[in-house]
Amino acid sequence: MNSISYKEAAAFLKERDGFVVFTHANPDGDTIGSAAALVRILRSLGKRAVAVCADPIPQKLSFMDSDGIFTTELPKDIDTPISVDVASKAVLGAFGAFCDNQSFELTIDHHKINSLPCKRLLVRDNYIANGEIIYELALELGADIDKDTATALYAAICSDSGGFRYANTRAETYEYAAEFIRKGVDFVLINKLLFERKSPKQIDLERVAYNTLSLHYNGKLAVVAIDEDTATSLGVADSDYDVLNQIPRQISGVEVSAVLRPRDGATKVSLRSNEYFDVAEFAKRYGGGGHIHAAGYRFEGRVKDAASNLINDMDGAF
Ligand SMILES: [Mn+2]
Repeated sequence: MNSISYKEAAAFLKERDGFVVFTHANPDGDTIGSAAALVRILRSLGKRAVAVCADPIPQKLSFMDSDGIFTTELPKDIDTPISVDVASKAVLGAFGAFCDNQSFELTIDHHKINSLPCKRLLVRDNYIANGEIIYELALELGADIDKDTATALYAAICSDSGGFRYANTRAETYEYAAEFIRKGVDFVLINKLLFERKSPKQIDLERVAYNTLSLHYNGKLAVVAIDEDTATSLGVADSDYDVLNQIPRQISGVEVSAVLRPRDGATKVSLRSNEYFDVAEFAKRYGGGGHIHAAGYRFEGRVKDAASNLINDMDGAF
């Protein structure tokens, strides 16, 4: 793995062709927006490019799924595989086997720890969104940013920054958003799609989540845990759970919030911190990763056990 500059990344993209841009499974606005924008930028340079995701693109992000940008199956012959916003093999989901016997030609990421096998790494781990790196790369390439590309970049940056509210949102983050708005991006609609639309199932899920909420260590740790039976009876999809992260973190005095729910016979643990606690460092103990204020891991076991392990492990942390 070799860390490269924007100049080197731009030269590499200009030289190569036949790009397949990989996103992470259980996709969010940042990975989908980054991939959609990068594919459009590469095509504007006359290159062949498509994007892939192991999971279906959620309805709320489907405005970026047009012009044949995303294909559901991995192409047979891949000249130049690239990843965006993918920190590890595990988060590639069903496409994880891809890197069993080959490396990504270029990995573009903003996670603190990236363990993906790759030949070239373009990382800005202090950026709130991967989409910001794609934009800066587009500037280096001198690529034309049309309205659709700007829309994907706006969605990427807006999504990971929680609507320009989270730490690591920089002055430049707002400046880039202003550029995208000048291109005609319908930011009112995107903000609404990303943050204000909830399905009836998600409201059911929130109702249950409030009932499971527990506070620990003088209210520094807040835990929401949806157990296996509840998840089955609600019939929620994996992507429905993203509304839950907001619930425990909003409580005043809470430093770390955790949302636990069943996934694929194990437990998915999502962690958020408000100020000082490095949740990425904590997630590493369980083989997970992420950012200082947002991270996650997979616990091989039931939700109940994942919750008690987590609570015990946080002893002495505050
Ligand atoms: Mn991201």
